[in-house]
Amino acid sequence: MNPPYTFPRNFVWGFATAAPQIEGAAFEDGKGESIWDRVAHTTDRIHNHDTLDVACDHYHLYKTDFALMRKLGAKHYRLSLAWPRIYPQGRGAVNQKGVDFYHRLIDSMLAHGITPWVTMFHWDLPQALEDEGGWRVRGVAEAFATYADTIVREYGDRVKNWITLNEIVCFTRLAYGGIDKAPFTNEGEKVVNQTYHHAILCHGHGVRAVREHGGRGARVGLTDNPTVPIPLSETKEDIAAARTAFIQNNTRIFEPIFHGRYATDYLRKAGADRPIWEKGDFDLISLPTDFLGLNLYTGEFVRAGKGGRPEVVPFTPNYPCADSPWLKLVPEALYWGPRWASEIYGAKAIYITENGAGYDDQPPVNGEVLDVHRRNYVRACLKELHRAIQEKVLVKGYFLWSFMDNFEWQDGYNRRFGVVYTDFVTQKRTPKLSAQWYSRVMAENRLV
Ligand code: GBH
Repeated sequence: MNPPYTFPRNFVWGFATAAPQIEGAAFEDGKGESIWDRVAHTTDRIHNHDTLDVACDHYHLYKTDFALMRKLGAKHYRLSLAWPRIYPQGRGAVNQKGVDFYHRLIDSMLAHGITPWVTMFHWDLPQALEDEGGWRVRGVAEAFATYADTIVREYGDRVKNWITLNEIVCFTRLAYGGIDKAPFTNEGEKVVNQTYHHAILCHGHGVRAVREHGGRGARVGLTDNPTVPIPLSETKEDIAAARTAFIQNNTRIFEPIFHGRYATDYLRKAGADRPIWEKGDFDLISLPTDFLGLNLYTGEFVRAGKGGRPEVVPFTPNYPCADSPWLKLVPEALYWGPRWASEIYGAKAIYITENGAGYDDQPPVNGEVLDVHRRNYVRACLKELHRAIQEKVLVKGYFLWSFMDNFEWQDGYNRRFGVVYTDFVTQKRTPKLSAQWYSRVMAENRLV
């Protein structure tokens, strides 16, 4: 590992997970049904008909999980709270047992010397809200506002780092536009644009809630997963084309959040499918944040086509890929993603809130899982991230997805992203080679 890839002092290193993917206890202590519980139990959409019922049973095993996390040397941990655990019906009566669970969880985390980074929403919409129209209807934002107020009031004395939403595209376009996320409906562009609008409105409420109730030192930002265009070659022309592509790809989220309006170009192209908004929406949506979270796994190659216009260079079948078919190995995304976000939108502090690789790892042999494939990809990604930092892009931290193998949405338990192997029958955890490696990276604050 030459040259010494040292990271800045106080660089934040940690792990990331999400409640629905690890907690289990899907119907315990008064938790309400989420849209993912519903699709898991009533459709064929999820690999092997896997459910979220038990997952990693983290609901019961959190203490030993935090002990392991700490043993590996993580001092920061990004988790999410389950909205349907706090409000089983999405709004209305609070479920005290759910509220108490997260008090215990946060206290245990802190007792293990781990700083929480809490995502308010990571896709597990209460089914009751979906029954009212879900992200299609504005009511979701009112319900979210109350939920955000409640959790910031409850936990804000100990939680100082808040993330409003995880990956808006995954519960809007991919969910209502016929791709691969719950509730798996296929509606037109008008509906999809409207779901985006309600999502960014919720982001605004999340920021507002932290400002109102977060107390001293509270910080808040969005986590997004922009499609990252990589210039095919680092020529002026390709770089300019990739830059344009970044703006176009992410127009529904970054323009309103950073500029307080939709881009005229977007509205013109959307025509009658443009979203409806109300007076004052953009004041909320564009409230200043403290950081931007980026989930970066892959990218797309772009070159300057006719008239300099961006042209996506399709992946050939030979292009290297993780076992998750969407996860083409493009470590350059960790350089260009932060660079575009800071260059174009002036993002001051950037955290990589997820990065990792999904493989169908085999069970431990003699206590070992030799996932050199994952270790090498993450290392390649961190090299690219290091380049961004060298060039003065303000990247402040990195959270590896994921601490342990967990419920990988439509791929069920088949596809593993953990650096700790989860045996879903015995719930035994086995740190993989990548965990031992990442542990050293965190300890030495440099690539090894
Ligand atoms: C993240 O999603 C999630 O935050 C996390 O919960 C998840 O477990 C993790 O990554 C690993 O998947 O448009 O049909 O080509 C990443 C989600 C997956 C979203 C691929 C875009 C492309 C599907 N991304 N998806 S498609």
